[in-house]
Amino acid sequence: MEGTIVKQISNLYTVEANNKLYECRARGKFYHDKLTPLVGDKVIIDDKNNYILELKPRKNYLDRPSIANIDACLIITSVKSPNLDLNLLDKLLCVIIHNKIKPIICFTKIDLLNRNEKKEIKKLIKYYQKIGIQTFSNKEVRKITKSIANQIIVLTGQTGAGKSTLLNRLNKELNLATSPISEALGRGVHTTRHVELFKYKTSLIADTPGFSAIDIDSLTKEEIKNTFPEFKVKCEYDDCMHIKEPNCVVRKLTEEKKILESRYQSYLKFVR
Ligand SMILES: Nc1nc2c(ncn2[C@@H]2O[C@H](COP(=O)(O)OP(=O)(O)O)[C@@H](O)[C@H]2O)c(=O)[nH]1
Ligand SMILES: [Mg+2]
Ligand SMILES: [Zn+2]
Repeated sequence: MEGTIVKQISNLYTVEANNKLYECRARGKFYHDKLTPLVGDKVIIDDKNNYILELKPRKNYLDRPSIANIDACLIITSVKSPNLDLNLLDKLLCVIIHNKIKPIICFTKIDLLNRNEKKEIKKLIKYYQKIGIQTFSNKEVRKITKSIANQIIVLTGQTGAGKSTLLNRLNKELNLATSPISEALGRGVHTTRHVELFKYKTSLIADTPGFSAIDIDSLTKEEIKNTFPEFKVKCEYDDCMHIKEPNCVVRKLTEEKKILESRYQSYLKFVR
């Protein structure tokens, strides 16, 4: 039977398969290859004897928290208290896109803004959507649910941005069919060493935030450039870094306000 590891405590793995949970031990031949199963791993289990028999190839994995096969990352971005930090948002987008994970922006606390400020945020949402990034407000629970369906999800964002609030809101939407693992949400404390995935409809969501803007330090300039979708235009030089080169289309588009000034400034800062 094929399933996904949703929890690990030392050598005991909880595997979700066909909407049931199995407490398994690892007995597969992967041990000879020095592979240790991680939360998020797709596995083949012997559901009679509760053994993990086989580890499917990983598409990616994250160190802190330890989790494999992340499909998407919800970037929880507060627009007030803590104040909107576009540089941080762009940094997280850069790191997440570089790791081939789908970013989803979720703005929170829009209700704390005045009318003009709200208009500005609407423009910002339109811009990020235009460059191909799914962007929502935390009120759009249905849209978020649809966007994370059938995926393994990690949340990231500043302390106080509203991560726990959103998770609780998603969980409340379940009303009836609350799955056994989603009860994990209600726990007040958990050890930081263990990550656990809880089931929300067809999604599996990590209970520990992941990614850090600091991770950008390991990227080259070219790698940084490649994570900006709106920079994929034809400049005079194919290897244009969009800084001082003549006839740079990215600089021109920024001057014409077709590329967001804050995005271009973030890019310059990261490259520097
Ligand atoms: N006004 C307002 N407050 C919010 C919103 N989202 C979260 N909060 C509040 O912000 C504070 C921090 O939220 P929390 O979910 O604990 O943030 P976390 O540190 O990212 O988990 C709490 O007092 C929440 O009630 C929102 O959309 N609007
Ligand atoms: Mg929290
Ligand atoms: Zn250029």
